[in-house]
Amino acid sequence: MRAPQLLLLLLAFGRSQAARNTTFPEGFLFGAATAAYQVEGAWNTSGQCLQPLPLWLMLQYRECIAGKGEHIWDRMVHTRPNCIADRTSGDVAADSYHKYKEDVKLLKDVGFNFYRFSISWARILPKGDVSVINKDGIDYYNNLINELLANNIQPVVTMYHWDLPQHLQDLGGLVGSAFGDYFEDYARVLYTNFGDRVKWWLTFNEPGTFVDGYTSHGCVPPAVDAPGVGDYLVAHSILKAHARAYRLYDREFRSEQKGNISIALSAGYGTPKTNSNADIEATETFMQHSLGWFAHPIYSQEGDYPAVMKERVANNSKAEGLFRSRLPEFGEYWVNYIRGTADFFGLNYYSSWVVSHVGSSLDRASRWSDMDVMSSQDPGWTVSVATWLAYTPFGMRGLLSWVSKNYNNTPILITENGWADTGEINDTMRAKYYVNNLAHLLDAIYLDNVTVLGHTAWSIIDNFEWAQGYTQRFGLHHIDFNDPQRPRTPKESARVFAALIKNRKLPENYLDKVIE
Ligand code: PNW
Repeated sequence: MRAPQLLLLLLAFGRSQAARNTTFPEGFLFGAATAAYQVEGAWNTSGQCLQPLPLWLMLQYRECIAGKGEHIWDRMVHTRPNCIADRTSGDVAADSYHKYKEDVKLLKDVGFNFYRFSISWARILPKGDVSVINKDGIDYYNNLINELLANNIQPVVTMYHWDLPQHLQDLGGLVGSAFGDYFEDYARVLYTNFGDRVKWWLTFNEPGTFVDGYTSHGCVPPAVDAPGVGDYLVAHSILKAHARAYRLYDREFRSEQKGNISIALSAGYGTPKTNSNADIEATETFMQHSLGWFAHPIYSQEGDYPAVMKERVANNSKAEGLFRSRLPEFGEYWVNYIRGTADFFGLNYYSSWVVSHVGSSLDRASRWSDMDVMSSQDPGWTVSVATWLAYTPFGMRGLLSWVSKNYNNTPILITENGWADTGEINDTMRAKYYVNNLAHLLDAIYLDNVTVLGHTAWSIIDNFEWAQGYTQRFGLHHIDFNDPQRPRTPKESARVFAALIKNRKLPENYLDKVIE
């Protein structure tokens, strides 16, 4: 190809790599993540009875044996095994409960600065409330935290990664009137036991995802079929509970412990399908109604849900003959209480969407019909084994810039980012995914002036991928789940990450030739 043609091609499809800054700024942090149910195993381990009981009694009072209490995912995998693609469970998972020292070694070998893991609420408080505190659970997390710190790895701790104690589910779950009390008490137990060493907290992981437990009878527990109602109620309750944990820290722990608290929000990055005003507006509605739903009440100047969301749901509710909006109202007290309850922005980014306007439909009420948009994938994108996850690294920059612009340049920590496959050791595509997502992250820093604190890879090891069981893998390390020893093997992506962190620079040979 002649030079002018090449130049034209680059102008048409993207920028050349030549001028790109691929060096990480000083202080930029690298980490990797997991979640308790996806890696720990030991689902009913280390129980003690207060007094020794005869065996027949112990069998009747299972919580007496199970130091860790049952949670909603335990309940679902055991009672509805067909929900999981390969009919497996997280009963043993990666057995990190027993192999945590090995996992810390893997983090250390790659060179990560922090480890984002979650605490299993039911492992610490088997009934969810503070009536029983499982000492073995506290010991386990103390050991993990101490092992990390001994290796110079900072703990970043998620309080809730989808594993609600079953007992609290029975008492009304996430929408129960006492949920906020239970969550505040749990947060107090965490600050008290671990806050001397944990300086980075995330209250909830991806509320925008787990609200789907209230949108159908499907395989997200508690599987309540109430789209356009239950999801809004859960979100409302979660935002209040999050703020209570934050305010508790402010009142009683911050001055001594000096940590940072946020929430991990997930977002697909929306791009309009066409240049039409309708599609451009639909894309903004999509962003506000998915990410803004949680971010606007916490990070915006005025607080509360985004105006476009309040208006659309109110109008639809009225048209449906309801007496009030399906979107609950906060009222002034809660708007002020929730606003400002984060010290940084925790952002999970995986993939982008093409968004278009639908035009009013007669669908059953749902938050999708409230948005009145359709999201799809561009046929040109490479899609992973997870149907929702396409190779769209440009969305990393787009999303970071959107968040920064909408929320006053608040500092952002990418709390998850990752690629799914079926477990190949030579996972070139995962390595390429990370390198190019990080390239766009650096563009957001250098070209758009976004403040990005660091990046978290999901995940350090293969793990139980919820309803997909072990059929979809996200790890930098492979795990053989058929071997009782659960051996860990580094993949190509682990080596690429190790070099990248050591050099603090992206490797040229994995970068896309033209920036898309
Ligand atoms: C996240 N989507 O979930 C969760 O935080 C992890 O527990 C999970 O293992 C990981 O991503 C990979 O799935 C998501 O549909 C689930 O866009 C679905 C979506 C995004 C994130």
